[in-house]
Amino acid sequence: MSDRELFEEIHAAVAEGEVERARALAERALRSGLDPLRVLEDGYNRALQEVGARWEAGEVFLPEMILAAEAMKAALAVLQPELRRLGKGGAGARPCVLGTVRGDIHDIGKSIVGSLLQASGFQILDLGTDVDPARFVSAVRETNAGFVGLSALLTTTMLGMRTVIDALKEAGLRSQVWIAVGGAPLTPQFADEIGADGYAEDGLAALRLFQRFAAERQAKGEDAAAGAA
Ligand code: B1M
Repeated sequence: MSDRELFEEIHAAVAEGEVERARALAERALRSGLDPLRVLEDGYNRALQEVGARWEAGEVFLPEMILAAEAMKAALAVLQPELRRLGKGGAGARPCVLGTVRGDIHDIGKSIVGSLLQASGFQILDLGTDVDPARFVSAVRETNAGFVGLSALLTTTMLGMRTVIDALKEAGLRSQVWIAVGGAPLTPQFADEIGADGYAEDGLAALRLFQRFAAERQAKGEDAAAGAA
């Protein structure tokens, strides 16, 4: 099977919500030596987005979208360990608290970002989905985190990102963390407006963003200062 045929098969497996087939194709892609991130983003992610668009157009029903997401998650479980092949180094000395904001249960994109960061040496505390602002605050305080990553997939829940940032400000913790936000409905302008430090459109961009944060922290001597805290 050529790479093109494999990607077409992946597309069909997700579109048809075939969980086992999706998992087997991920294994096959790895055996063929394909880059796991490319397989995730150009294969599974693109297919899932198309299912979402068809759902929005009323062409598929919610159970079909759930099955498509399950198919992608099965593939993700296979590909996640292989993401370790991606760049090493450039990780922060302090933990990164990651989560999908309150009211939002989408977790696939956030988990990809977490895997890539972890593979590159970041210590990740993944709080999961539907995370309360107070939980972000307590996690940052308890772990002395240096980074926060917020994910949202709904135009309604993305507004809750500002609430998390405001809660960190109120708790006196905003200056100790670099905050990145991401998720399909977001824009760089929105990230600016809510006072985040950066926006990333996909997993690789998120990795590069956090690595830039880590480098800036180090250049500013913030990790040394934190060591005394
Ligand atoms: Co939902 N859903 N969904 N959904 N869903 C969307 C987001 C939607 C756009 C579909 C559509 O209408 N076309 C739409 C939102 C519309 C809007 O707000 N404008 C929608 C809706 C409406 C809903 C429900 C309300 C449906 C309902 O119940 N009536 C409901 C919401 C429930 C809730 O959260 N309270 C719902 C439920 C679900 C499922 C459970 C069926 C399932 C989620 C399963 C799961 O996550 N475990 C689901 C899915 C699968 C989708 C779509 C189809 C795909 C999302 C996804 O996983 N993409 C989605 C359509 C779409 O996005 N086009 C849709 C794959 C993933 C790899 O990409 O998450 O974008 P993504 O992550 C990327 C980047 O965004 C970025 O990097 C990731 C990797 O490349 N990124 C970050 C993400 N987080 C980041 C954080 C960062 C940096 C980068 O820094 C920290």
